[in-house]
Amino acid sequence: MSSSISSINRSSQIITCNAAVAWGPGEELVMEEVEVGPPQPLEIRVKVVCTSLCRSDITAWQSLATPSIFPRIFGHEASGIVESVGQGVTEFQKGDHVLTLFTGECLTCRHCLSSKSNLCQNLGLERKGVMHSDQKTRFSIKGKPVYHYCAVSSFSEYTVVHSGCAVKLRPDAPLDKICLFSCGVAAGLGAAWKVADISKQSTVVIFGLGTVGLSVAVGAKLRGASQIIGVDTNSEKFEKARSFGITQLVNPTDHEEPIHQVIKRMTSGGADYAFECVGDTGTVTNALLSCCDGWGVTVTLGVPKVEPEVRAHYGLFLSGRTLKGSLIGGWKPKSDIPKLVDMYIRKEIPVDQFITHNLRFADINQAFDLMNKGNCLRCVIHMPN
Ligand code: CXF
Ligand code: ZN
Repeated sequence: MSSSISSINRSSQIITCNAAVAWGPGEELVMEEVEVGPPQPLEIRVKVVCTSLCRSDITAWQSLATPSIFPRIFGHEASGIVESVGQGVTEFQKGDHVLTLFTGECLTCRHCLSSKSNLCQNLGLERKGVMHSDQKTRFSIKGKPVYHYCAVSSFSEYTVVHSGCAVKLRPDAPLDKICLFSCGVAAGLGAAWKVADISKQSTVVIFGLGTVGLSVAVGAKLRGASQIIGVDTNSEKFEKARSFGITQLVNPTDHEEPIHQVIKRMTSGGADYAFECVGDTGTVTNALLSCCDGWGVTVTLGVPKVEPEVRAHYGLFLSGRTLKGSLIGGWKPKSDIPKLVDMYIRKEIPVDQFITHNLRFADINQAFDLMNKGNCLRCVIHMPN
């Protein structure tokens, strides 16, 4: 792009807009007028169009961990339109449709250059509530800093992200649907296809039947798995789970014997693949115990709230099991997510069925209530035009 075009796209102005600000852990979000600074070098400012609520927003919002990072703007599954670009940005221009990425790609670090990793060393998970490049915030209220979440903060009409933490979309992709590819749905599909690489006719057990677990089910079904067992302590999720390809459902509280014994019986000795989508390390152990000797693979997707250490007898590994971790399904987000969007547009991946609720931005607190009640997969929040 010529420098004159890129300067047309540039802005050095602070803008003001509405953002849903969390002032303290677990406190209802308050709609506030915030200042959004101009994008700094290699950053873009995005007009958010739609953002969905993910469980990890709630986990971080409720967290009493210290140091506490508030006031803060949550949200990391989002679609939007580029409003302006910072110095040095050539990849995006004003008007481009984008998805935000909570873990980006600098395309130059050792991990970005390796086909084996999606954990960018420069634009990876940001946990301190600031931007990667200068450890500062782009949001403020009357000059006082308001912190980011995962360097995305999409619960705001406008946000600033690093250009490596956004991916350009084809203009015909429906922004109110494909925002789900920013996190939950991509995480589940990637765990099934890329991390576990599920093969035809295999047996699969999925612990946790939220969006992530059901996305694993969709991925397993598309790979031709013959048995897809869903495990959840909330049987109210079961009816819906069937429509995502789950073939059998188990509530551990209905059984006297340990859950892994139930699964071993159902799979004649253990599943080929087990997925932990709860975020509980006890469940990781159960998943490992539920897969078979020889080649059983357990993939963890959930993020534990407490007790991060996993317990497992070494004999489980001696007998051939593998435990694999993944973040956003192992996808290289900038390169791989557009391919998922193409598949969605070709109707090869169902996404719409994950959207159980739609709300106006002004009603964002209801989305938190819905997800906490457990009857919501994805609630898409629509920003005003
Ligand atoms: C999470 C992954 C773990 C840290 C917070 C963000 N991603 C998506 O929900
Ligand atoms: Zn998420």
